[in-house]
Order: sequence, then structure tokens, then C-alpha cells
Amino acid sequence: MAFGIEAVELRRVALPLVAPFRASFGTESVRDVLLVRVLTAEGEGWGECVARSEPLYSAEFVDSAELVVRNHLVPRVWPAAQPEDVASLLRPVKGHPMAKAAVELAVLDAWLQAAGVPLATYLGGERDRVDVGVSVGIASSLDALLSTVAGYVDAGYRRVKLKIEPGWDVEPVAAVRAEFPGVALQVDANGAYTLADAPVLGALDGFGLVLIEQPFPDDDLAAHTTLARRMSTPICLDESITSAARAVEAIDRGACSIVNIKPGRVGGYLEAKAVHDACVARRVPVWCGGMLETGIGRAANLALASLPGFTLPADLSASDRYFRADLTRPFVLEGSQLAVPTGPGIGVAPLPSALEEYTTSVTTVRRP
Ligand code: OSB
Ligand code: MG
Repeated sequence: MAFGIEAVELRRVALPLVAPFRASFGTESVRDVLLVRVLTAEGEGWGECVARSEPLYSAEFVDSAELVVRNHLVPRVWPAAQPEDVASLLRPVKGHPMAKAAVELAVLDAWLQAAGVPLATYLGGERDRVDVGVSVGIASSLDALLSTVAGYVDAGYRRVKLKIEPGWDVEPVAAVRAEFPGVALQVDANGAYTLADAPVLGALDGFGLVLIEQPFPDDDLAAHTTLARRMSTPICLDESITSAARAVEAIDRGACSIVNIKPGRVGGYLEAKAVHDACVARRVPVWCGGMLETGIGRAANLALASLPGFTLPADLSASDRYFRADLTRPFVLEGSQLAVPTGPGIGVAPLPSALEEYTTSVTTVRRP
């Protein structure tokens, strides 16, 4: 198929969250999102960059991502004739996986739409619905937490992830476990602990958690290995897993027995599939993480989560858990699942009215 990129649009949108999302790395009230739109003679494609407003989850942030996409990635992507070309064209640029993933996704969407193939089919997805859960931020009180969780359980979610940090861990977990004995419960520390906290983390073993996610800083695989030997709850890594090679290293070292896959963190959907394949080959369960995406990123993540190795519920919730109005048609919970989009490419596009309402800036770069 002849495929040529003619222009790339960088668009910033600011979407208010329905409620502030607090984690050990800070609080977010508005998703300031960078969208990448690829224009070709055949049509267009969209990608979402998951970088946040501040560099608190990882080194990237939305302003840095926009600059890197415009000045360093777009000038290298023009020769791409197919999606598989993008990662190798962008490889000379060190780091910036979230910026790269957004560009790759826009190319994937444009190319797959032209080819008439859904992203899920292209990646090797095997299911049309995905089990999903909800990620619950650090609350102002135990009562506030319990009523938030009750709302999600009433909505249909059967897997709840609690954000934890030192001082907000055993108590909230015990309270939610007591009130919702049937819910699948897991926790995410975003690297907020050190090995000195092992006794507190060990106390979480008593609650039948599905997993504990990223207790220690991302570069400390050794600490995770030590903890994994002392705890019966499986250790899952998020921030530490930056590529398929790193996933293999973490698994081989016994640093984790479950892997959270986020395409933005590993530089794109093709590398995310490679992480999935490496984990499946090692019989390590994976699940799809989330970064409070709009409908653009969520659609693509649902396609990824339809692959057979994604055996644990995803951090992909319905649109109304995040936004009063999503950028796309809303994703609605069906039982405790979301449907995988069936249209070609990512299967969704931003609604013109939403773009009009939430766009804060647009820059277009034409092929020289
Ligand atoms: O660590 O999984 C994380 C959101 C922003 C940054 C990091 C994380 C998260 C979440 C939200 O937990 C999951 C979601 O998008 O629903
Ligand atoms: Mg996480």
C-alpha cells in the first residue's frame, strides 16, 4: 500500500477530570493532553501522548513531549511507509517513549484505516470485550475512600486498585477489604517505599491482594527481588518496565511475577506487543495499565488488552470515571467489561465539538 505522511498536527487539549486524581506523585485535576494527528493523501490518524503535566511519574511531561515531537520526531518520521518503520526511524532519539508512542499510534491509525484493518486485529487480539477495573486515588479520609469505592462497585467494577503511599496503606486496604470482601483488590505505590518499609508492605500480605504494583523506585530491581522473596503477594512492575528487554531482565531476576504494560512507557504499541509476547513465553501474566487517557488512548489500549496474554483486568475504566465529556463517543461499562472497538485503525476519532471546546493550541508541521 502506498502510504505517505503529508503533515503532522500537534494539538493540546485540556480536559477537566470529574475528580482530582491523587497518587504518591501528586494530584492531577485536568488532563493536559498532547494529541498527534497524521495527515496523508488517504486520510488521517490520531495518537495520544500520555505524558502528564509534570515530570512526576517519569521524566517526561507534556511540554517536553510536544517539543520533542515537533523538533526531533516529526522531522524523522516522513520516510515511514508502514507502522513498523516508525520505531526504527525514531530510535536515534534517546528516551522520550511517550512522545514516540504518540507518533507511532497516529501512524498506525492512519495506515490501518487506509488498509481497513482494526488495531486489535493487527496486533493479534482475540477477544471482543476486556475485563476492566478502576484505579482509586489517595482519599482525604477512610470514609471518603469507602464511598468512592462503593460508587465504583455499584457501577459494576469488580477489580479495584488503591493508590498507596507511606501513611496511607494498611488502614485503607483493611477498610476496603472489610467492606467489599468479594472485590478483587490490588495496590499501586508508584515507587513511594524503600526496603526499610518491608514490614509495612509485609503486613499487606494478609488481605489476599491480587498484586502489589511498583513499591520501590523504578531503577531498583534488586529491592523488588528482595521483597518478592519475603512476600506471598505477587509483585507487579509498572515504571521499571521500559522495554521488552527490561521485562525479561526483571522476570529473570525475580523482581516481579506480573507485568503492567503501558504503550507510552515502552515507546509504542509494537514494543508493548513485544513485552506481551516475552511475558507470555515466560508464563508471566500481564495487564494493561492506564494513564487517565482520553477516548483516543483508551480505544488503542482496549485493542492491546484484547491480546491473549492480558489475563488480569485492565486499568481502563468507562469514560465517565474520568471525564464529564470525553473527546470521543463515550466508553460505557458493560457488566465489568469494555468493548474493543471494531472499526479500522483505533476505531474512534475525536468529536469535532469536543475538539472545539477543549483545544488550547494547534501547530501543524508540513512535509518539507
Ligand atoms: O501508576 O498506574 C499508574 C495514572 C497516571 C499515572 C500513573 C498511573 C495511573 C493510574 C490510572 O493508576 C489508571 C487509569 O488510567 O485508570
Ligand atoms: Mg502504576
